Amino acid sequence: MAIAGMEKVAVSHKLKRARLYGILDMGYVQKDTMQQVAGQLLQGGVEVLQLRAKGYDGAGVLALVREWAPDLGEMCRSYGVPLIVNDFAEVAVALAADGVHIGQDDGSLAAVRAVVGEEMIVGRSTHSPEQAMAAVDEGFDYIGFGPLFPTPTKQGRPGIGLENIPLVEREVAGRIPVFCIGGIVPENLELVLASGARRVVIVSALLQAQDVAAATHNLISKLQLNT
Ligand code: 3NM
Repeated sequence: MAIAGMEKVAVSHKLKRARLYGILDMGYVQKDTMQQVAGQLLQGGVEVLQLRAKGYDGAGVLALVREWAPDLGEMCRSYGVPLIVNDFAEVAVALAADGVHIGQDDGSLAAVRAVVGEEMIVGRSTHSPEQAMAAVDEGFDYIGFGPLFPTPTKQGRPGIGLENIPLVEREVAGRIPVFCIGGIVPENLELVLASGARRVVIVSALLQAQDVAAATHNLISKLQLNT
């Protein structure tokens, strides 16, 4: 179990209620503003926060947090927001995070569980209904489903469009939370929600905003209108 993390039951409960999942993506954030930006996302109201630092290995991610965002875990806890580490199970353990998120090519749930144990939340990226259904059958705690639209945050992947959202919502969302992701911006949020999405991950539209907290707050308000 993540020693200082929230209990799995409590974290699962928070995930089930979450509508907006934010990512502290180091592709958009300067190291020296890392902790500040995390604070702005939390203040604005993200309900899950992932740390994503592509191009770093596990030791690099750990060093990044220790040097530039030593209060990250404590900040998330004080807001009651689960902290999820992208890619590196060992780092999630070292940071006493609440979860780890892995991609399609990052191996099995069992391999991650061997590192993080049974208590930690483990999420999987999925890019088709088949992958989404395989992830829920394998036992993942939540999935990302996308990219709905092509996005500079995940280059080289075509958008999968909106047409399979109702299927995945129907088949998967009753069992684990489904977070739609990829190219979602305030301007297309209504369309994404009208297509059946209930939860979203939004990265660049928040991190590139002039006022990250205000942009996050605006998005939360729009999501809450659509209940
Ligand atoms: N994963 P933005 S799409 C990190 O489909 C990530 O698995 C995706 O960023 C997936 O909101 C994506 O800037 C990028 O488009 C999301």
